[in-house]
Amino acid sequence: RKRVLSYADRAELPKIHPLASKLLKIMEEKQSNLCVSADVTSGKELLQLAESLGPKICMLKTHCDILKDFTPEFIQKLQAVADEHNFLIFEDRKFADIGNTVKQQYEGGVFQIASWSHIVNAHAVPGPGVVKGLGAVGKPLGRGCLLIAQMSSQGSLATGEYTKAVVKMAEEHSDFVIGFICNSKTIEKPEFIHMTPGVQIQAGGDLLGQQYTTPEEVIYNKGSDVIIVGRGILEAPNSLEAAESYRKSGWDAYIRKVGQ
Ligand code: 6AU
Repeated sequence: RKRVLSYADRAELPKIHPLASKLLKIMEEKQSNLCVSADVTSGKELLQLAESLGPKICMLKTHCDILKDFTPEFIQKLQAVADEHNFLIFEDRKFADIGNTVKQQYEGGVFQIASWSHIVNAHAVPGPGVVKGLGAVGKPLGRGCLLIAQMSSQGSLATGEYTKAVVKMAEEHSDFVIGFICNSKTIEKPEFIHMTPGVQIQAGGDLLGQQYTTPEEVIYNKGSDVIIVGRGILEAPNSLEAAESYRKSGWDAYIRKVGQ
């Protein structure tokens, strides 16, 4: 059996992207492979979540376009909390247009995502232009991108040959693409970070096609690196206790994986 490298080992790989290295170091230091998906509609609520769950997470994922009160001041506060608790910010914008358009969507408009989000994600369906357009803005700022290789939702079309083509696109743009949104590890290159949504302590789903797998299954069996958890934490009676239980499940599964 091939040895599984630790997050700390991977952070030192000669070809690792600096942002991927930073993330892996945070994960090792905070003993957390948990990314909380802060899918709330008020800035105040989001900041409270970031403040309280900050110590438990390696990354906080936002959907800035569901906030009813987005302002630049809100972003300044979020950045301060991210610095204080040492986590990265991932805006889940899922860019999916031609290079010239995504470049403007990433840099400009109301949200100015590139100015505050360490990581964004993109669909590969437009072809490599989407990565080139985003990279034109993100690379000079030291940002990173995740390509969506698979989706957690029922009936997803991102499977098979499509997934393989996404992985190839990532390999060809590894100066900006640091990894994948996927259901399981898609490539044996430890420089890439695999991040998996659709995670709850109890497997199952929602009424709109979301499908859930457990942290243990995702990290230990599917070989992913980071669990992305939204409602499993947000809708728990005590979100801090829930975050700690996801952190521990994800971390224990990782320790078991590297220990073998
Ligand atoms: O834990 P949940 O189901 O409450 O939230 C999952 C979060 C949501 C989705 O927009 C997102 O993860 N997501 C993604 C991402 C991160 O790109 C891809 C996917 O295939 N499934 C998925 O749920 O904010």
